Amino acid sequence: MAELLLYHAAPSRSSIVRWMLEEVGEPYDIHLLKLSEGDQHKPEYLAVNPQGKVPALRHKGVIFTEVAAICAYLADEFPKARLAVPIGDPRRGVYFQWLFFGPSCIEPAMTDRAFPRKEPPRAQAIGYRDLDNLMDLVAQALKRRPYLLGDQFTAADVVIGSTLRWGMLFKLIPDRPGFADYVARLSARPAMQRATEKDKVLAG
Ligand SMILES: N[C@@H](CCC(=O)N[C@@H](CS)C(=O)NCC(=O)O)C(=O)O
Repeated sequence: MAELLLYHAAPSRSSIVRWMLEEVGEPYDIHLLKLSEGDQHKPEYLAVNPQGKVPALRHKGVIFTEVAAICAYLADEFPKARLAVPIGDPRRGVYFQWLFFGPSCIEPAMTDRAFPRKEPPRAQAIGYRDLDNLMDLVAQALKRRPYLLGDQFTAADVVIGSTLRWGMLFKLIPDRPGFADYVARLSARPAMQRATEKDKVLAG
């Protein structure tokens, strides 16, 4: 039995963590849930994540949730993979900025676009700008650089790159110069390819 256990549904947001685990290269086990059959609402899983959402990760007997938190944790816990910006490196703040930018800005802005509210909230009252504005910022960060932190691929690319990849597939992300190349670069990574192939098998 591996030390790392991913509570996973294929494909879903937990596929992002599966990709991250493949990048890390440590052994891991999968606990598969079928969302279509309501496994996430069963008491056994609600004991793992009371929100009834995937992913969750168990490591060294501790279970926790949230894609970006799990990716940040794995990057720090397994430094040999060089997926984090280490403590002491001045770029670490920017690294965390992008890790948090995914779930706290891009995801809600994408939801606003996909499910417009009858009365849009005041721009000053919510914690993120609209999707077009956010995409400009991501495009700016990727201008003439392969990854968000420059030459180093990090967990932030796993989180933001997955959102871009998924959002572009479903036409939820407004296109920007460089996005298609960025997503192609990420998709060519052997770890992403392994994760996708393994998920295909699970999805049946
Ligand atoms: N904030 C969570 C979101 C997780 C999430 O929304 N997971 C979806 C799968 S993509 C889920 O479990 N949906 C099942 C349901 O809501 O019943 C994270 O970032 O990990």
